[in-house]
Amino acid sequence: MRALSQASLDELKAATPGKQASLQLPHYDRQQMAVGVVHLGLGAFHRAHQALVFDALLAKGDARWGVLGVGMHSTALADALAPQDGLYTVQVASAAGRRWQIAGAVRQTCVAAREPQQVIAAIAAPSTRWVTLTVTEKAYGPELATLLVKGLAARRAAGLGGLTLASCDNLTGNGHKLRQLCLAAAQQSDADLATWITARCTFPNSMVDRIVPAATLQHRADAAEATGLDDACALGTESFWEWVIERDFADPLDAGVLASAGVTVVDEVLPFEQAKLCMLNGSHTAIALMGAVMSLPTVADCVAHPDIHWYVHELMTGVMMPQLRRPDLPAYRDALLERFANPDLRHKVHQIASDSSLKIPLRWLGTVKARLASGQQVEPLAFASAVWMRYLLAEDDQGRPYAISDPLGDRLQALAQQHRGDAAGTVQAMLALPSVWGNALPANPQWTSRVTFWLERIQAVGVAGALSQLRAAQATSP
Ligand code: CS2
Repeated sequence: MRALSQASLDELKAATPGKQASLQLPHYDRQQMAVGVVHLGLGAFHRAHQALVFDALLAKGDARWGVLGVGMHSTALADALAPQDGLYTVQVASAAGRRWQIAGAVRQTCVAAREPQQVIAAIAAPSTRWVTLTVTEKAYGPELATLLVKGLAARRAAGLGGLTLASCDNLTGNGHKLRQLCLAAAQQSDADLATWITARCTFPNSMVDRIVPAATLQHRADAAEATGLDDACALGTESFWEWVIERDFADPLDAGVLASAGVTVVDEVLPFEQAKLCMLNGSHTAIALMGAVMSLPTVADCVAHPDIHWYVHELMTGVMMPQLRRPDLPAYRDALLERFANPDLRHKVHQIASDSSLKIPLRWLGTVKARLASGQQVEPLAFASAVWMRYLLAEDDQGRPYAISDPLGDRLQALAQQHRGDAAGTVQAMLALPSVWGNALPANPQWTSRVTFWLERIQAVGVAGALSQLRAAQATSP
């Protein structure tokens, strides 16, 4: 079978001249597209989300939205896309059926750790208008700041205008965090550069949403069947997608351009970001940790379990929604539960459970603190926190081992083993980690005692047993 590339795509287009509902191809002239976007964090998510927005703009005839896809460290994807001329196949699966799309927006790829000069030169190139980022929670540090600031310094030195730098990571106030990071690094090297960045560049807060599991060989086989071409970079996603971004662009006209491709441009992104971080990501983390210990491999397997389905509904309705401001939360919740149940996604719980020590503070703690401050119950999140502590034993309820991927992993696993069987000791040791829990929660007796209570229950009857006790207890609580 021929490999996917510009040449084989052109043949496919010639063979299928009319548009097909189940297979969408890039019909625009990819040679003409300029690199207008430098994307840092090339991965499955970007390719199934923003890159498809840019693909839609290119298809409308706006040639400014080609992407330089930059992997931060890993070379595999960047190097697999290069011989395919940046092309890849996306399977979009929902209850309505499956369709495929070959996306054309990625013009080039490179790797920041290997080719930093290429990234810096691209940020400083006249055609570049945007930098977008999906670098994950753990990457907001000096390495990222240095790369961006070098690029922006070169851009200023070349006498060019500013950029829109859009963080699309699952962080609260992601644009503000990115601006702070860049300005602090710029200040250190050159105060005038910091002034230039403030005056010329914008850092809109942004919420992105689409469930995009890690690509598998099944996607490759399915794509080959649909297109007749072998694509080493094929991946799959759901039909739902959302991108809500603050109206704060280096080129104000971009607001209308993005809106024309289905992006929601708003004055304040916070209500959308909070609802997504809590209800989608916060539920995801809880589901993933339970699923890991209960040996349920995917999110869909988890929400098919009646107690987990009940749990997620209860977590959102009873604990999270009272703090949130997104319009029509019940409909948002119901849609999320349906998305989680999508059987085609096969979204692995261990993928989501990775880096939980960084995700928990962003996804759960705002809710826990707000509710404790007003004297309200936090049972579902105390339960989930106890499940995390149990998960760190790195073996499921049947005693089968699994791997934990987390920057604090070694330390967390050592603590879990050291206090194995001792719920109070485990909770005390785990809550003493300020990067996860902050400083106030470990000292809160209500929180400490509820997490300890649930960890004791889990130790006694397993996660599934404790979950059914939580359900029974919540049914009788006022
Ligand atoms: C997930 C997210 O892996 C995770 O932590 O919660 O990747 C989630 O699928 C996306 O944010 C959905 O938009």
